[in-house]
Amino acid sequence: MNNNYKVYRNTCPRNCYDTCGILTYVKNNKIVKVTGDPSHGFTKGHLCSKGYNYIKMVYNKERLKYPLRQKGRGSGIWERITWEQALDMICEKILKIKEKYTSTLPICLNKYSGNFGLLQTAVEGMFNSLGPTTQAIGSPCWSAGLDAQYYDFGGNFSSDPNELLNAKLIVLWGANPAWTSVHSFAMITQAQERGTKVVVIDPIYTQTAKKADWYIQIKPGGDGSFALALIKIINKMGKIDHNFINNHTIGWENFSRYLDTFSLEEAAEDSGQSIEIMEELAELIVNNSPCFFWVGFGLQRHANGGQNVRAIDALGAVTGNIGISGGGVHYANLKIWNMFNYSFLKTKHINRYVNINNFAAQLQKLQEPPIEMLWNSCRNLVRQDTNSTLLIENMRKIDFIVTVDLFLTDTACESDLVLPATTFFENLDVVPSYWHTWLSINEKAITPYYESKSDFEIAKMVSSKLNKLKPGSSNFPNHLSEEDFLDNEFSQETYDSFGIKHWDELRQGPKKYNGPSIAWKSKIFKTPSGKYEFFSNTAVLKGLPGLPIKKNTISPNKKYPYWLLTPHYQHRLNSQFQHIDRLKKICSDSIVYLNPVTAKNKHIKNGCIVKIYNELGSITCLAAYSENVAQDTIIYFQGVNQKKNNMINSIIKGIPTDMGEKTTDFPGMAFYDTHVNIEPVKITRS
Ligand SMILES: Nc1nc2c(c(=O)[nH]1)N[C@H]1C(S)=C(S)[C@@H](COP(=O)(O)OP(=O)(O)OC[C@H]3O[C@@H](n4cnc5c(=O)[nH]c(N)nc54)[C@H](O)[C@@H]3O)O[C@H]1N2
Ligand SMILES: Nc1nc2c(c(=O)[nH]1)N[C@H]1C(S)=C(S)[C@@H](COP(=O)(O)OP(=O)(O)OC[C@H]3O[C@@H](n4cnc5c(=O)[nH]c(N)nc54)[C@H](O)[C@@H]3O)O[C@H]1N2
Ligand SMILES: [Mo]
Repeated sequence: MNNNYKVYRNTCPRNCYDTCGILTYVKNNKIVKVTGDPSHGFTKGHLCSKGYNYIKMVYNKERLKYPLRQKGRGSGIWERITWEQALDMICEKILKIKEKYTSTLPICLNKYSGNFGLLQTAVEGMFNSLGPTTQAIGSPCWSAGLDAQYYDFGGNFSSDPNELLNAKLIVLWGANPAWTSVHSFAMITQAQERGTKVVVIDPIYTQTAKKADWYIQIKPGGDGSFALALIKIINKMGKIDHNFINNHTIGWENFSRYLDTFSLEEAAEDSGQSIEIMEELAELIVNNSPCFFWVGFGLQRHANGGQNVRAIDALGAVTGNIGISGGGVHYANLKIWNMFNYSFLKTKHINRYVNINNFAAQLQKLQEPPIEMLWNSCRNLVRQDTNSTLLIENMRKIDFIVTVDLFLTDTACESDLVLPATTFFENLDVVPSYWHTWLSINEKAITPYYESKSDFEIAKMVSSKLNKLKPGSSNFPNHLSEEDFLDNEFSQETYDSFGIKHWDELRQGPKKYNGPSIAWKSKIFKTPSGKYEFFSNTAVLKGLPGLPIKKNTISPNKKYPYWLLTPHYQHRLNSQFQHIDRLKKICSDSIVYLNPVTAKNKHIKNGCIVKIYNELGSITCLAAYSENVAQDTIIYFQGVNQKKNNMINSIIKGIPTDMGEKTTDFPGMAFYDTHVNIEPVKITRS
């Protein structure tokens, strides 16, 4: 108790690097203030622009309060119903499907990253309790990069981000932490103040790039060639780290023979950089060890994304920057992430798994049996997935769609039934990070808003109702409390790793992983050879090149001559936070940014309406001049407010990345290999 407030510990469970520790001040069951938790050693008492606005999300006037039924899909006519009615509709449908098909495969789950708390896996648990179902898995975020590092290192580990402070040089390669990981960015700034040099390699002159010592505007997809050129130059300079290569790697000879056949001129063409720039950067890297390479998820959202990450890994390896303090090639840290039992994800059933990416195409393929019921959770599929026009068309063929969310999202609007979810302030949970090494809790700070319920609670209710209607229909452990659930998720080893006896101790403050803070320090890798693998036989077995050789991505063509990059936006988390007025005001709704020279060539005036189009269709939006992009590239931030029938992802094709199957079961999504044309829209007055 503190001045009549009670303070609770919470953790932002969004799909974000930072997974921030929050202190929640509650008075009379109402949140009156949220602030960063100073005892969280990574986020250190600070939140981002979105985090500080959480009260406006919890008590938002647009937040769902009750279960709703739509009278005719897409009609926008909603009727409030009771939970009992909602459960009847769901369970009767499930039982009908079972009867009709003698199978539960026509029931499909599409769940992604709205909430990464451990308890959220209850949704998969509920599905797995029914029998074999269809489930969309994989990832739009990071699949190609994960596989690339898996082939090279044998696993996905990064150093503690604190190691940024020990670097002499930081290379931010296709990452924009000034927006997407603000606490890492604060560390980068701190390192810079101590004399560390920062290089940013990105097709966009981002907020991060603006703070760098050197910005390199690379051609999209040209990173692999660029990295290979740097290796070739460093080799010629006689500056490769023979000690690391001889003792800790395999395949170097093979790789160096390949490099002999690869010309700097082709690298210049692929990356849009001169050989002088490459030489200068090569010098900088070899003269400033340790070098911390941070490979962002943006870089690998291309058809050659995995191969490009492998080339950057190789650059880290030849310069001996692996396994040392302040060095490394960092991408994601699954050390903490994979420490939990995830007991609900385990199933004896043979589920029908499909790629979560380009779900429109998966639905088309899913026959025998077709999908008759779709359950969306933690997912704004219609806004965030590719090829959205076809997606909506194919969703309309599904007989029954349920969406569990906090808001009436575009996906909810394509549903028959919408169930109101709680926010993370309304139920207990624990949230791991995929980047830093702190673990923290979500205490139940307030009671659920109106009739909202957690996904865990909903899973239990569906299961009970099913068994009431037809005993034996679901073996979901209904007796479990949230506390029991968390007990099951922790092993003794996990407790030991955080120096705690029970997860309950997280109520006293976040805890840090007490294992090694430097990835691959032992220089023993998890690859089949135990070494860093320039040549990966595991990759060959997957039908991929063994070496990190150059692979071109798909380039723009005459008809669609511009790259359309749709990166992540500062004041959104994908499509989330769009209901917060304060953020709405400063947010660039539906704007395309283009170079003034491009605009002039296309007779586009600043602030006018334009049409962006390709084979998939077109959208209209406002144009804004920006010197932040090259003349062949335009930017439209994904997730920002968009109108139905005018969504940017309706012109994003579902091109798979080259890698992803090994670690996430399916390839990732080459969102940034989209090419378009653009023209002004003539306004005719009637
Ligand atoms: N504020 C905010 N934070 C977020 C999110 C958000 O939406 N908003 N989303 C969260 C999620 S889900 C994710 S996956 C992460 C994403 O985090 P990041 O990877 O940092 O963000 P992206 O915007 O996906 O891409 C980063 C950069 O990659 C660049 N890029 C694109 N193509 C290329 C290329 O070919 N080469 C190079 N070198 N660079 C390229 C883009 O221009 C962009 O600036 O952030 C998480 N955090
Ligand atoms: N053009 C383009 N498209 C992209 C990308 C890109 O770079 N460019 N990036 C891709 C990436 S990296 C990602 S991660 C995806 C994101 O795809 P999604 O994960 O579908 O994106 P969000 O908009 O974060 O949607 C999450 C939904 O979960 C809801 N939610 C939050 N908490 C809870 C909860 O506790 N329970 C339930 N049931 N719901 C909850 C939120 O209100 C929100 O509607 O988008 C991808 N799409
Ligand atoms: Mo993501």
